[in-house]
Amino acid sequence: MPAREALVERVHELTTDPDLPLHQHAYRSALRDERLAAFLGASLGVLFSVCFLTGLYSHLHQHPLSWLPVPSRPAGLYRITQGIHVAAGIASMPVLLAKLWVVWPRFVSLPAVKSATHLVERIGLFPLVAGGIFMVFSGIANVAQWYPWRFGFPAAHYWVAWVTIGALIAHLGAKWAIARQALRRPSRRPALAAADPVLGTVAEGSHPGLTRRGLLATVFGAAGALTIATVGQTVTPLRRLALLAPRDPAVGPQGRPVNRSAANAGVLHTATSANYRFVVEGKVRRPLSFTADELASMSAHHATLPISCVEGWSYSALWRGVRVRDLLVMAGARPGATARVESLEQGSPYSTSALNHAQAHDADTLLATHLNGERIGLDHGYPLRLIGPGRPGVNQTKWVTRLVVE
Ligand SMILES: Nc1nc2c(c(=O)[nH]1)N[C@H]1C(S)=C(S)[C@@H](COP(=O)(O)O)O[C@H]1N2
Ligand SMILES: [Mo]
Repeated sequence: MPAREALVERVHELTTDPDLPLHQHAYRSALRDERLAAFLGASLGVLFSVCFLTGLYSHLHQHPLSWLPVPSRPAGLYRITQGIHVAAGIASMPVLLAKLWVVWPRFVSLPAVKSATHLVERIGLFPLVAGGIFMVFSGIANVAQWYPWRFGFPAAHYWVAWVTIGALIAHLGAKWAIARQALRRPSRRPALAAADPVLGTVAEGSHPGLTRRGLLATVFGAAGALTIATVGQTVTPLRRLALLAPRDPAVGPQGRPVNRSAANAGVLHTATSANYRFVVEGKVRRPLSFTADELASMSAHHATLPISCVEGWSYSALWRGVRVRDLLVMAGARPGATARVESLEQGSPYSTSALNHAQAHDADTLLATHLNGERIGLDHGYPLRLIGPGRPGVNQTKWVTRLVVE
C-alpha cells in the first residue's frame, strides 16, 4: 500500500529530524523532570479537590436534595466555602499552565501506544487536560462576567467537574507509585530517568536558565500574586489590594455592589407600582397580603448577614425585615413547613429560591425592607428581598412578591 508507506516514511521523518518539533528530543529541558511534574501535579490535585468539594457544596444549595438539607448556620459558612472555591480556582491557573508546560512533550511522545495500560492512560489524559483547562477557564471567565460561549455556565461547570475529577482520580491511580518515588528522592534519580526517555533525561546544571526551584518560585509567586489581587473582593480588609477583582465590596448603590439592576431585571415599573402586593399563599390556613408600606412598618427584626455571590465577592450588611418564620405562624402554616419565594422578575433562574425547614425557621431569615438603616434601594430589591444566613447570593432573591408555603 503506497499511501501507507508514504505515511510511515513521513512520520519517521517528522520524529527523527532534530529541527522539527515532533523530534523526540526537541523538548529536553532540565525543568521537564518527574519531580517537578509530580510536585506541580500534587499541588494541582489539592487545589482541584478543594474546588470540587466547595463546588459541590455550592451546587447543593442551588439544587437542593430533600434527604441532604444544607444547614443555615454558621451564617458566614457559604461566604467562606465560596471564597475558597474561587480563590483556589484562580490560584490553580499558573500551576496548571506550568504543569502542562512540563509534561506536554509526553502528549506527542512516541510510540503512541506501548501497551494496553498505556493506551488507557493516554486516552484518560484527554478528559483530564481538556477538563482541567475548561474548569479553570470557564470559572475565571464567569468571575470576570465574560461569557464567550452559548451553554449555561453552571450546568457545564458542574458536569465537567465530575469528568475532570474522575479523570484526576484515575490519573492519580496510574501515577501514584512513580510520583511518590519522584517526590521522595532528593536529587538524582537514575532509575526514573532511565525509565522515562521523554522527561528527565537532561541533568540539571547542564542547562543554563531557570532552575527547578526558580520555576516553582515563579509559579507559586504568580499564584500568590493572583490571590492577593483578587481575594479582597471577599476578604474586605484586603479590598484595596484587589486590583484584578471585578467587584469592590464597597462600591455600588448604597455602598454595596449589584450584579443585576432593577432595570436589567425589568422590574422598575412593577416594583414601584401602587399595585404592588406581597402575598403569603400555598399550604396555609390564612393567606396574607401586604402593601410595601405595611411591610416597612411591620419590619422590626435586625440581622447582620453577608451576601456571598457565587462569583466570589461578598459583603456584610445590617438588614432589617420581617422574619419568614413569623409570617409562617401568622398564615397558619404547619410546623414542618418549607417555603419558596418568588420575585417580580420574570423568566430568570434567579427569580425564585427555596427555603428548607432549617432556613425557613431560622430567626434571621428575613424578608428585608432596610439595608444599613435605609429603605432598601431598587437595585438591591425594593420593596422586599430575601436575606438568610448561610445562603449563596443567587438564593437571596430580590423584588420578592410571593411566599409560597409547602
Ligand atoms: N430576582 C433576582 N434576585 C437576585 C438576583 C437576580 O438576578 N434576580 N441576583 C442574585 C445574585 S447572583 C446575587 S449575588 C445577589 C446580589 O445582591 P445585591 O445585588 O443586592 O448585592 O442577589 C441575588 N438576587
Ligand atoms: Mo451572585
